[in-house]
Amino acid sequence: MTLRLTTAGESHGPALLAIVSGLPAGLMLDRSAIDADLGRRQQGYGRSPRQKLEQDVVEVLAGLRHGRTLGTPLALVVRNRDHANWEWGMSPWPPEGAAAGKGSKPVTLPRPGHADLAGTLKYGHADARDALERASARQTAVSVAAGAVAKALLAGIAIEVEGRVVTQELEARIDEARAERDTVGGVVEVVARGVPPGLGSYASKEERLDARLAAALMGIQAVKGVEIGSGFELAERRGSQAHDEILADEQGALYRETNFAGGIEGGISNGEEVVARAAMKPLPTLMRPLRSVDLETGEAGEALVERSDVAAVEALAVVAEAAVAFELARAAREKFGGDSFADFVGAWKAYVERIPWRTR
Ligand code: EPS
Repeated sequence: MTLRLTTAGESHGPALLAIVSGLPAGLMLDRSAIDADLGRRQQGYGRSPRQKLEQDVVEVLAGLRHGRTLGTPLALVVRNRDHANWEWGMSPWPPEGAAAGKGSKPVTLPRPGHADLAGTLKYGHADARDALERASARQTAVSVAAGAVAKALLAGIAIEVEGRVVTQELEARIDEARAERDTVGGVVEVVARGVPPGLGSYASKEERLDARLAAALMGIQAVKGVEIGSGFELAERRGSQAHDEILADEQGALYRETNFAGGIEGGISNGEEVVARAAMKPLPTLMRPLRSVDLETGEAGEALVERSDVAAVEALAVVAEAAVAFELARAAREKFGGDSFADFVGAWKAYVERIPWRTR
């Protein structure tokens, strides 16, 4: 019973697509809740004018009937409104005259920090746009839609996931950077409440919940660092100050007073809040560009300059929330199984009633 997400789509292509498989049948999905998360992702200070063009909404093409999942692959689509302004030619037969449109000029001056150079070399492209269009963080729109579906599943077993920015004075930093035609990054934190002990496993590194969350977060564009719980700070501490003592209440339910482990021990959730942080690098499209080399001529030049965000840290908080939710939902599907949503919830209920766990 594995929950899987497959996505496709380019930043200025016709649409972004997601297929979520492994959902139980009978899960009620509220389209407005998905759209609300899509809207949250688009807000935030320092975003590109692109966000005024896009008003992301989800369309569900398969896997849902009368608002309930069918237990079959769920197909989600988010259309790119900006596509209409771009010469594209996804088909091998671009329409006559299309070559003069926006985006038709080949990008040959790769931006340091973007996928332009590495992607162009890897795939043998002559135009870095063939690499950057998919590497773009525009793709995160549809991952957020999938995350909203995961959150609906998790709500059935009383798990809530919430992302937030922890970077100090973000707006002031963004204003300063914009004035200097520069960009900034930042740090976000995702907290999952109500996660029962027992998600993930030490049986193999692929099953470890912390490894999975780290991969999910590191898989988001521009993320360069991830920590679980007190993370890097733990390396500085003595063992006596770094571990969460195990206590029992009057009913015998187990709990901790601290949560340095971020809710995960031995690659398994331990019943405390799951806490993960992600560090985002400053965005690589700079209005005052860094040095680059023209891949066509071999001559020194300045990197591509085009419309972009000054910061997308607030968007990352929503994207990271979705990534953590999806990974927790995947781990919960493994543990509780069930072809129907009722069976899934029933297995969870039977389990949490049996174990000495105190929810927070
Ligand atoms: C992005 C560049 C910008 C961002 C985009 C990510 O796109 P554009 O060049 O079209 O302005 O706006 O993010 C989104 C479109 C989005 O919806 O998040 C990049 O290079 O990663």
